[in-house]
Amino acid sequence: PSRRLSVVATRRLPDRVEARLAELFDLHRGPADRPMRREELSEAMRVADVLIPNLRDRIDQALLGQAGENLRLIANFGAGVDHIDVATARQRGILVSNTPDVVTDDTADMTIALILALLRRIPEGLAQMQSEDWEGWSPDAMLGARVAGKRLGILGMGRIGQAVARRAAAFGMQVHYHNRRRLREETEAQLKARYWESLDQMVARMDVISINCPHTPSTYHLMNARRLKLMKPEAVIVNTSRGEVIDQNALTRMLRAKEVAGAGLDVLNFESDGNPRLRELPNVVLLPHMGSATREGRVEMGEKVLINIKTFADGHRPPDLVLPGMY
Ligand code: 8YV
Repeated sequence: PSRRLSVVATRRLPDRVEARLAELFDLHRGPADRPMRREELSEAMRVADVLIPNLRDRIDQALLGQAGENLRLIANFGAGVDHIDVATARQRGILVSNTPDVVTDDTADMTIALILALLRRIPEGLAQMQSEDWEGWSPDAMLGARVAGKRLGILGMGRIGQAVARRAAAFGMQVHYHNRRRLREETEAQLKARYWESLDQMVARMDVISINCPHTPSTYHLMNARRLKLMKPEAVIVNTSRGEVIDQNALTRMLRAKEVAGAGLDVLNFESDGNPRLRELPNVVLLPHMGSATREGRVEMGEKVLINIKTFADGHRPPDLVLPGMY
């Protein structure tokens, strides 16, 4: 019998998933309380047959250059793979898989939560109740904007974008979208979504913009200063995808100047300097990248990782194989 595959998970996985992995493979795990340091990650890639990273492990060309001969599969714990150089991995004969579908509903829910929070001023309401200076109800207090009837422009109409569209329609929003490819006519009709070929034109007409595309070289700073300026003065933007899709420094400036009315961000671009200044702004709702953070979702993500590794170990193509340019 061939030797057991050596599998390194850079971080803790749900217990059930770890137990199953340990049954089938020679499982090693990174530190429980922090991401692996770069040297640790490099060492893991030198010894492992299979690596299970997450979005905090930057697997770039340099690191892939140091990977051992044995490394054959990077089974990412997460859908987004923008932290992995998929093209270089492929050149070196290393497969990459991810965990789509199981993050869809939770991330779409969080998108809607951010829209509601912004339009109905939920964080401001919470803050008021916590500050103990609430003077009781008054007819003109805490007036927000009605969600029903507002135009929502979804940037990126993949699985998550479509799940947002279904939810938004149930709230009475008018759904619009921009995507690399237009959806099939039946799908568009089902979702009651209007396609905009021009992102600029869509952005200029929406009350709410939602970012639901992956971060790739072609979506980096797609919402740049010029496009943010096209937004209607009362429009807001939400992002549950990746911080890099928005020019965060430009957004911070414009929120400050009230050129953009509000932003709901579950994801930030940590390379930008906008983070501390964003936190101080009243028209911003910040969340700590918790779009897919449900107990059920994490277990399902782990199970998907497991299926990808097991299928690969059995000599087949992992079901969630990521090819260069796919996202
Ligand atoms: C995860 C995510 O928390 O799936 C993604 O792309 O951003 C989140 O669901 C993260 O990726 C874990 O690696």
